[in-house]
Amino acid sequence: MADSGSKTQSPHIALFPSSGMGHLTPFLRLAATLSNQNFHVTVITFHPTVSFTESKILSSFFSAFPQITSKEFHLLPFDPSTVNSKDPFFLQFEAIRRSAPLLSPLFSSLSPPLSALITDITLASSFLPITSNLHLPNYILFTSSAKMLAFLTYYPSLIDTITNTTEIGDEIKIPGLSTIPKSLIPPLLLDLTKLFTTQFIENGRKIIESNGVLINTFNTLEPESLKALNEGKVIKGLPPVIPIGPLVPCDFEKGSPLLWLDDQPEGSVVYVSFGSRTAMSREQIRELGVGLVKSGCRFVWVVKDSKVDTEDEEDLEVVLGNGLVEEVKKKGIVMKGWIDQEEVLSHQAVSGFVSHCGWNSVSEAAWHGVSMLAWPQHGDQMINADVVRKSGLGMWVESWVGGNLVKGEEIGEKIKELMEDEGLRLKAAHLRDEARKAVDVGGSSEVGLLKLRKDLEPAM
Ligand code: UDP
Ligand code: G50
Repeated sequence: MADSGSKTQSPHIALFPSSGMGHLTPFLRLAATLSNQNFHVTVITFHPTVSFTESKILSSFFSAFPQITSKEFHLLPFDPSTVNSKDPFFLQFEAIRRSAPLLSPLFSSLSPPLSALITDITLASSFLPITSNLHLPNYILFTSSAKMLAFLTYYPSLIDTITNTTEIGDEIKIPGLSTIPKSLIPPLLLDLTKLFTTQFIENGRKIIESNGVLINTFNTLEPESLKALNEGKVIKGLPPVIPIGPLVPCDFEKGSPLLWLDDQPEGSVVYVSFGSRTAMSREQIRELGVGLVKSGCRFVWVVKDSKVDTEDEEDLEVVLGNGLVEEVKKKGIVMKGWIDQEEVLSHQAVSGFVSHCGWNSVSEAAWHGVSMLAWPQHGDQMINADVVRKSGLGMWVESWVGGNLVKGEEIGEKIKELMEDEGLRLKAAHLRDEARKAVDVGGSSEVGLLKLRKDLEPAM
């Protein structure tokens, strides 16, 4: 895009990501985009990160972008035993939220003075009162789907009308959206005593006080939700919801290449991954292995055995059993740890993606036009899977939700179906074209970021 002026005249934006790769990655991609557009950018981080992968990506990010200022935020001491959660990522959200009183001195130490802050949604309700006091514009980056954003903004009003979540009917009707079955709601949110639920409801209430909500989606992927949100149907008073997606993977994320892919025929490989923090039961992992073998397809399979990478130590032979490891290696690549997902999804050999539907994975599949077999496990993944199905990006076997063991036979059949479905491939290819248009000159993402610049420039 056109050069928007010299750096000294450019708005200074600080970005404050939260914990977990699903939150950090889109922030770093946005920071890279803003820096490339000549914004003055500061990225605020905290240490230690929950996972090793987060600290690794941060160091390659700052090496790749020496022009971006790195600022460390020191967290206040926090006793996790005082809250109702054992999830290390959610506990980290809380530790950051409770350290919000330290934000003012941090912001005033930045030079040139800040034009705006971009805050992760998980931190919104604790940061907004502070930035409001400072008269500092505060935009939220929403890292999940627009459908999930609609749910977030609607849920507090639903909660206000009931005394117990058991009173929620089988379907929920968010104004402006088609009905959502109760089974798609993140199960955790039905327990109002949980830390995550408290944070979610507070963030949902406060988001209307932000200056705008930047969201990693685009119109062709989520027309209904974006329209309902921006027409004020879901909730009155919501600031503009600005689709800036898809946020495009960057070079600093690159890992070592998977040469095996180069030897596979075009469109013959299915990629199987459940993201950075979703581990299935050992029993389910083994059935998935059996399913992959039965599908007869070539595959790349990333096995995750525990939520946090620093604890994922068990050998593949132990997780899968020796016999299965031998069997799967005849037809595919199976590995533990981290893979460069961008490299896999962008490879011409890959045409299918069995995914948990973390929103970044959905967005990356759309970017490359790779059809998905949605297999959501928990959290926002079911609502995202619904988007995958409705947009034509993929298929979803809804009966697999709920934690009952899905047998290898059935998994194998569905994977085969995914890889043979020409109609689905065409729809995914269409979404890829639309995704490319969204980030191109005059596309929705570019227009959204120009709007952000325009909003901030008069304040300078
Ligand atoms: N990812 C990757 N390699 C892996 C696992 C994940 O590159 O082995 C990346 C993936 O491309 C995505 C992010 O990590 O950008 C995961 O985010 P997502 O929202 O898909 O799921 P989460 O991990 O938050 O559940
Ligand atoms: C994880 C999860 C449940 C869940 C979500 C997860 C989201 C994402 C957006 O990422 O909905 C979001 C997270 C926290 C919050 C507000 C919005 O306070 O297990 O719903």
